[in-house]
Formats: sequence, C-alpha cells, structure tokens
Amino acid sequence: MIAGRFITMEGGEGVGKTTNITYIQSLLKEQNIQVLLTREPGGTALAESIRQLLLDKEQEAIAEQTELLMMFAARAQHIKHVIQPALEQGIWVLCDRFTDATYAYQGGGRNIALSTIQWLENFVQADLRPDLTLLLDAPIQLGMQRAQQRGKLDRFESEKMAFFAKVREAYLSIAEQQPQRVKIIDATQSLACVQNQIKQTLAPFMYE
Ligand code: Z5A
Repeated sequence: MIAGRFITMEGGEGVGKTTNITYIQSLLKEQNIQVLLTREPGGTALAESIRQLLLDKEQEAIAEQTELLMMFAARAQHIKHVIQPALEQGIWVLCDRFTDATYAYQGGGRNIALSTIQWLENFVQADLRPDLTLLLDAPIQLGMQRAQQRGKLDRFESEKMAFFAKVREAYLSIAEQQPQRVKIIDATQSLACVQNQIKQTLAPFMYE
C-alpha cells in the first residue's frame, strides 16, 4: 500500500480553497486512493470549538498571542486524533489550511516573530510537515469580492486590506523559499482553468 501523503491547500480569503480541495478529493478517489478531507482550524470536536471562538466577531478582543496559541492548540488535537492516525493507516490527508496559514496570518499579518511560530511548529508537530502544498494565489480584492458574495464576514475577513496584503506577501515568500513543496496556482482564472492547473501539478505526485 502507498504510504499516506499529506497535502495542504493554502491562500487568502475566497480564493477557492474549499471548492478546489473537494475537486482534489474526487481526483484521488478516481485513482482509488483512500483520502480524508479536513480543515484548520478544526477537524476534531474540540478543535472546531476553538475555530468558533477564533472566528466569532462578537466576543472580547483576542490578543495576538492568544490567537497564535489557539491555532496551535487546535492543531495539536487535530494532528494527534485525525492527521497522524490517518497517515499511519496509509490514508492520504487533504487539509484546508495548515501551518503555512499561521506563518502568513499570525507571522505576516500580525507581525509575530517567525522564530516563535517555528518553535511552536516543532513542539506541536515534531517532524510532521506537508508533502505538498497548493497555494491558490490571487489579488486580495478578487478573493474578498468572492468571500463577500457569500454574506456576513467573520473576524478575520473583517481585517483591513493592508493586513491581507501582508498575508499574501508572506505566503508568496514561503513559496519562494520552499519551491519543492509549495506550488503556486493562479486562482484568478476560471474554475476550469484553476482545476486544470491543479490536475497537472498533482499528476507527478500521484504516480510517484
Ligand atoms: N487562520 C489563521 O489565521 N491561522 C491559521 O493557522 C489558520 C487559519 C489555520 C478561517 O479559515 C480563518 O482562519 C482564515 C485564516 C485563519 N481567515 N479568514 N478569513 P477559512 O479557511 O475557513 O477561511 P477563508 O479563507 O475565509 O475560506 P473561505 O472564505 O471559505 O474561502 P475559500 O475556501 O478559499 O473559497 P471558496 O469557498 O472555495 O470559494 C469562494 C467563492 O468563490 C465560492 O462562491 C466559489 O464558488 C467561488 N469561486 C471559487 N473559485 C472560483 C473561480 N476560479 N472563479 C470564480 N469563482 C470561484
């Protein structure tokens, strides 16, 4: 049996992560690959409760340190109870956002030192890292437009444009530093074109 692979989907608001991760799931299933679709923050009952707290706009202001620790608290649960057991059984894990989002939002967006995030990453994940990350990239206005069409904005989506510009910059910088793992997908194109790019990017990885 092929060992489970760990694939993550990243990008700013509304670029199409959720839409396209479902597409990847169907591509893998066509190849009879057993696959688990999950998301962050979330993926277990406790981690989904943490997600609710993180996205809720109505509660007290969340300190940036609290936000960072909540992301990693949810991640620790998710890894221990969902991701690791699946990979050990040879199941491929598709995750809608993972630690690159922490580098982009808490690091790039909130200016938390990368060394602090790195320390938590090593503490919580040990040597677990994604095998492949697809970064859906589009100008922030386009993603926000798509996200707004869906209605009420959450706590993150209510941030100012300057915040999202820093998030995008941080994502692009990760892709530049780790081109083997992180593949940029042009998300400005039609859905059919985006999915074609994804299919081509995944092909060598699926038959490796
Ligand atoms: N966060 C963090 O700060 N630190 C962390 O470590 C982690 C997360 C893990 C929740 O994430 C928040 O948590 C997130 C970062 C923070 N901040 N925000 N906001 P989330 O993943 O749930 O939130 P999101 O980015 O807002 O996801 P989203 O709004 O669901 O967007 P999406 O999944 O990228 O897009 P979508 O739902 O697939 O598509 C949006 C719409 O566009 C939809 O109507 C589609 O049909 C349409 N669409 C998609 N692709 C196309 C194309 N190509 N053309 C035309 N229309 C399209």
